[in-house]
Amino acid sequence: MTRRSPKAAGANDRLDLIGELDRNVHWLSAWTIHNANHLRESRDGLKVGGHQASCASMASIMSALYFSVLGPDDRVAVKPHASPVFHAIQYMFGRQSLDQLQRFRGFGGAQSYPSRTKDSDDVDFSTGSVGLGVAMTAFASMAQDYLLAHDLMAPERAGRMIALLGDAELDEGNIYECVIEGAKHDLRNCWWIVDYNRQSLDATTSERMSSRFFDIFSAVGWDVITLKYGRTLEAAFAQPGGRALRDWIEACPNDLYAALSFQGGAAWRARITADLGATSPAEALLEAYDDAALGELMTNLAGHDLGLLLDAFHAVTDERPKFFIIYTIKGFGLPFQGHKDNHSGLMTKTQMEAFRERMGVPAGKEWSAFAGLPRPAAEYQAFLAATSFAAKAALAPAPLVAVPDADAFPTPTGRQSTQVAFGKVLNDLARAGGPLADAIVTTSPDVTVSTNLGGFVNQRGLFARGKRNDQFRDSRIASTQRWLMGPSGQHIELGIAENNLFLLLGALGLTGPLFGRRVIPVGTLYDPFINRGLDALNYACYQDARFLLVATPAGLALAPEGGAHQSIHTPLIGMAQDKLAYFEPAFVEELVEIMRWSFSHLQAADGGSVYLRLSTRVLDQPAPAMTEARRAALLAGAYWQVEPEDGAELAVVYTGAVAPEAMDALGQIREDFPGAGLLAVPSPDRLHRGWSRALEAGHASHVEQLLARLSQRGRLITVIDGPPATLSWLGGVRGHRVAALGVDHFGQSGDIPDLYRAYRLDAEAILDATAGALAPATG
Ligand SMILES: Cc1ncc(C[n+]2csc(CCOP(=O)(O)OP(=O)(O)O)c2C)c(N)n1
Ligand SMILES: [Mg+2]
Repeated sequence: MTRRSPKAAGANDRLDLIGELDRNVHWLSAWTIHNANHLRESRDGLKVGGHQASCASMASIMSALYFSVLGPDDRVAVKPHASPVFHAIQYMFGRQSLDQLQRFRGFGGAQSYPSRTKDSDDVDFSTGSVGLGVAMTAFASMAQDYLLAHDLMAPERAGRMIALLGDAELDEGNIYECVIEGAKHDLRNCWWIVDYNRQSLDATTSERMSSRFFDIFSAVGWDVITLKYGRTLEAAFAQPGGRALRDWIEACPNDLYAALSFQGGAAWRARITADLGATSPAEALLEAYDDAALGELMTNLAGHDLGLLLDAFHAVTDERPKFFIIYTIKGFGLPFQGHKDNHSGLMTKTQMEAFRERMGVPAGKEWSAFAGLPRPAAEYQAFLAATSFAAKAALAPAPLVAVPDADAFPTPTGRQSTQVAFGKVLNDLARAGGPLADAIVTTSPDVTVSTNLGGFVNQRGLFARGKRNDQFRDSRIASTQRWLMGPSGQHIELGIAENNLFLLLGALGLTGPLFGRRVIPVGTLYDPFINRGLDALNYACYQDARFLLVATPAGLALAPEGGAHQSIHTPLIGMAQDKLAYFEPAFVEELVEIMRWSFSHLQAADGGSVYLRLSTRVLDQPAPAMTEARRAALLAGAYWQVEPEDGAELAVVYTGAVAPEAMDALGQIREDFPGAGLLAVPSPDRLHRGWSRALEAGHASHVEQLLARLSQRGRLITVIDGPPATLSWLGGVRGHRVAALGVDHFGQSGDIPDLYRAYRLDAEAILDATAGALAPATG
C-alpha cells in the first residue's frame, strides 16, 4: 500500500495505476464500515458491525481480479465479510451508488454479505453461511457445462466460476463433499482463492494444515498454487542472511507471526534476534531496515503484492480447477493487523483519522471514488472502462419454457402412491417430448431409482461431458435401468451427500440469471435427509434459485424402515422456508395439477421453488373430480373434499397420506353429524401464506372462506403424518376449537396399522379426538 508515482506508459504504469486504485479499495471499504458504525445516526444503540480486518486482508486480491483479471463472463462468490470491498469496487466502476454505501448494513442499503436478490450492484452469488458460496461456484461450473453440452450457450461465453474464501471456510465439510463430486464430474473452469490469513473468528489457525490443504486438493485433481511471500520479502531472502531469515519465518508458528505483525518492527527484531542469536547472518540483514521498514518487510506476504498476484492469475491458461493458497495478514495495514481479536475489530475515530491521512485522502473527500490519488479521476475512469470486467453486461431475461396444457399430463390411473405417480408423470412427459421435457434436468444423491426417477433417466440418459459406456448394457446383462451416459443426458447423478444436491439445484436453478438460459431442475431425495442439506436448501432459496424438490418417502408411512428414515418435522420446514412452496398431496389427481402448476411457478417472476412431500403409501384413488374451481382451491392450499352443510358443527381436516383414515372417520362421524365436512389440505403452506397475506391486505383469505361454512362453534379435527402444528393453526382463523393429531415423537419400525394406532393417526384416534373436541370445554 505504499504510494506510487505515475510513470511512463506500459506495464509498470499499469501496475502503478492498479496499485493506486487498490489503495482506494482499502480506503473505501474501511470507510464504509466506519461510517455505518461511527458516523451514521444510531437509533437503537446496536453495534452495526462490518469487518475491517477481513476486508483489508483480501482487498488487494480483489483489486487484482476486478481491475485486470476477470472477464465479462466470469462469476464470483465473494468472501462474505469482504462485502464492503466488493461494494467499493463496484462503486469505483460506477455500478454502486453512494447512497447504498452510506446505508451499508442499514435498511435497503448495501448488504452485510453480498446478496444476489437484495443488493443492487450485480452480485453473482450470495454468500454468508461460510463454505456454501465456495461450493456453489463448483456446481455453477457444472451447470455451465450442462448448458454448453446441450447447446444452450455459446462456447465463447463460458466463464470461470471463482470463489474468494477465508481460510476458516476450509473447515466446512460441504467443501470436501463438493470436491469429491467435482472430481467425478470432470470439474473445470473453477478457481478457489483462499485468503490465507491463518485467522478465523476466534483465533489463529493451526499451521499443521498448511501443507495438508496442498495434499487434499492435489489429490482430487486440482492445481494447487501457493503464493506465500511478496517480492520485497523474496528479494530480502536473496540477500546475505536472507536464507536464515526465511528459515526462521518458515518455522514460525502462526500465532507468533500474527502477534508480531500486530506489535510491529521492534518486536520482530527483538524476537528474531533472540531466536537466531546476535551472530546470525540474518542480523546484518535486519540492520538494513529501521523498525517501520522491518515491520513492512515482514508483512510483505503474497496477498499484498499486486504485481505478484496479477502475474499468478494471468499465468493461468488452462481450464483445470485451480486452488490458490494466498498468504495474507488479517487487518493488513490497520492498527489491529494480526491481532487475534481483530475479526470484528473497528478502528476508533482517532485511528480512522490517522488512516485517512496515511492514505492521503483529503478531509471532506472521503466518499470520492479516487480521493487522494495522483492522477485525474478521468484517467482512472478511462482505465476502468477499458477493463474486461467492465464489459460485463446485464443478461437479457432467460426465455420462458412453455408448459404444455393439461393433455400432456395424463393422470396415472389405478391404486398407487404419490411417489410412483410422480415418476410416471415425468416419464410421460419425457416420452411425449417437447420444450419442457427437453428443459428438465433431474438429479438425485444416489436415490434416483428408489425415488422413481428411473423411468425418466431411461429415456433421457445420464449427463457426462464425455460419452461413457454402460458396461452392463454392453455385456447384455438384463437390468431395468438402461442408463446411457453422455453430453446429451438430462440426469446428473450425485453421490449420497445431500448438501451437494441442494447446491447443484441452486446452481441449476440460477442458470437463467447467470448464463441466460433456463433449465427446469428436478431433484429427489428421501424426505428425512432434507435435514442434512438444510442450510444449502435455505441458501439456494435465499438466492431465488428455482427448482422442484421431490422428497419421498416421507412420514411414518414408510413404516418398516423405522425411526431413522421416517421424516417427522419436514412439513414445518416446508411451511417456514421462504421462496419454497410446500405441497403434500394425497391423491394422484392432485399431484398432477400441482406438478403442472409448479413448472410455471418455477419460472414466474414472483414465483419460487416447490417442495413436494410424497409418500410410498399405496392408496385407492377417488373418482376424477378436478374442476377449474377445485384446481384453484387446491393450489391455494385446500378444498372441501366432502362439503359440509352450512353451519356444520364438525370438520375433519387432513394432509397427505392419512387420507383413508380421515375419510373412514368422517364416514362414521356423519352417521351422527350428517353435515360434517372433510377438508383436504394439500398445501398447509400455501393456505397459511394466503391467510397471512390477507391479514396484511385486509381481505378474506381462501382459508377464511372455506371455514366460514362451519358454525362459529364448530370443531376441527386435524390429522397429518407429520407435526400436529402443521394444521393446528387453523383454529386461529375463525376461532374454531381444534383437536390436532400428528406425530410428535420419533418413529419406529412397524406396519402402517400398528404405527398409525400407536401414534394416534388412525380412524379410531380421529373418532376419539372428535369425541373429546365435542365435550364441553372445562375450566
Ligand atoms: C456457517 C457459518 N458459521 C459461522 C459463521 C460465523 N463466522 C463468520 S466469519 C467466521 C470466520 C471467518 O474466518 P475466515 O473464513 O478465515 O475469514 P477471515 O475473516 O479470516 O478472512 C465465522 C466463524 C458463518 N458466517 N457461517
Ligand atoms: Mg481467515
